[in-house]
Amino acid sequence: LPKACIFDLDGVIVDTVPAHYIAWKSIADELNIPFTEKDNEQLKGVSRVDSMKRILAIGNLEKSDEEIEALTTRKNDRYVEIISKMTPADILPGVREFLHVLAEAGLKVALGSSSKNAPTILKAVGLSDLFQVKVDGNHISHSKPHPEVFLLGADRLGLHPSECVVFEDAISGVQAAKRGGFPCVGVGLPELLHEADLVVPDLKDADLTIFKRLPSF
Ligand code: B16
Ligand code: MG
Repeated sequence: LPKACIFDLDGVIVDTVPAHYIAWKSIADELNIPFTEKDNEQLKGVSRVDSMKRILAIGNLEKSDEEIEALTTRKNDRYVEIISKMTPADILPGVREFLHVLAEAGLKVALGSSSKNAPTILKAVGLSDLFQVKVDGNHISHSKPHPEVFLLGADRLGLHPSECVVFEDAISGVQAAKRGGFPCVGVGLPELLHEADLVVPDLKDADLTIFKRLPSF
C-alpha cells in the first residue's frame, strides 16, 4: 500500500467543473470570445490567471495585467456565488466512504488543489477534518502541470513522491503528478487521462484494491 493519497479537489472530491464553466463562460461572452465545454476541459487544474490568459488567447485578445485582474475578480465573484450554496450533498459519489477506508487503513490523506477557494469548499461540504495536509492555490506559485502543489504536499506529509498516490481528473493534474514522480490514478475518461497509471470513471465503490492495479504496489 502507499503511505498517503493526495487528492485534487475540483472534479475529484466535488463537482465544481460546471460552476467554473458557467463563471468563465459569462466572462467570455462579455468579451465575445467563443468558449466551449471542450475549452473548459483544458482549464481544469490551471490557475485562475492562467485560465484567463488561455481564454483571451482563444479570442486573440490582449489585455493589460490590470484588466486581467479585474476580469478574474469578476469571474471569481460569480464562481463564489455558485459555490457558496454547496453542501455535503455536493461531495462526489463514493468519496467520503473512500476517505474513511483510507483513514482506517492508516493511510494519510492530503489535498493538492490549484484552487484558492479550496478552504471554503472543503468547509462547505464538511470534509476539512479528513485531510492531514492541505495544499491549495494560496500556497503555490506554479500551477499544474508544474508538480509544485503535489511536491509540497509530499514534503508536508514527510514522504517521498513514490509513497503517495495522486488522484486527478485534469490532464494538467495528471501531468503534474507524473512530472513529480507520483503514481497517479486518473478519475474520468481514459482517452483524456492516458498519461495516468490507471484510470477509473469515478470513486464510487473505491477501496484498497485500487492500489493493486497500480504498477508500483
Ligand atoms: P480558483 P483543482 C482548479 O482546482 C480547477 O480545476 C481550475 O478549473 C481552477 O481554475 C483552479 O482550480 C483555480 O481555482 O479560481 O478557485 O483559485 O482541480 O486543482 O482542485
Ligand atoms: Mg481537478
